Amino acid sequence: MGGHSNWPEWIYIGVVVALMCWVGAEAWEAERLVEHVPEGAETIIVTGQQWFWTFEHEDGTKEIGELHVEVGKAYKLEIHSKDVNHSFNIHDYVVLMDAIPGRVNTVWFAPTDAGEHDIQCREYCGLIHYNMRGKLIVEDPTA
Ligand SMILES: [Cu+2]
Repeated sequence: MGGHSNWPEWIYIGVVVALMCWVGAEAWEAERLVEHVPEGAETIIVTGQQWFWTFEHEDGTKEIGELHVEVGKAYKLEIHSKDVNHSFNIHDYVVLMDAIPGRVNTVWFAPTDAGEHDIQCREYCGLIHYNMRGKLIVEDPTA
């Protein structure tokens, strides 16, 4: 097939390869952002037990069922369980992490606006699981 030009095929292959690289890079970057806890994030120890959540701040302040945080700060949550498997969920901030006895799972988030959000257990953990709720209270210290 003399004179047959195959440049359209090469353009097609080039476009497909470029798309694959782009999708791969995006996925890698998204994963890096999700996994990487920002420098200076405050650590909060989150403990699940039947059937409530407790929170301990870096300064030793403890809260039960309510978590107070501030706008514009990053928080690293260390998720523990005292009894059975639970799952810590702040739906509005796409925070979802299992609480497993004997293990510490970490997840981080940075609240952007003042307000209140629901905290809920997302792993069936016994009789009163449905009521294993909490409140995330995001405060703006400058307001
Ligand atoms: Cu539960």
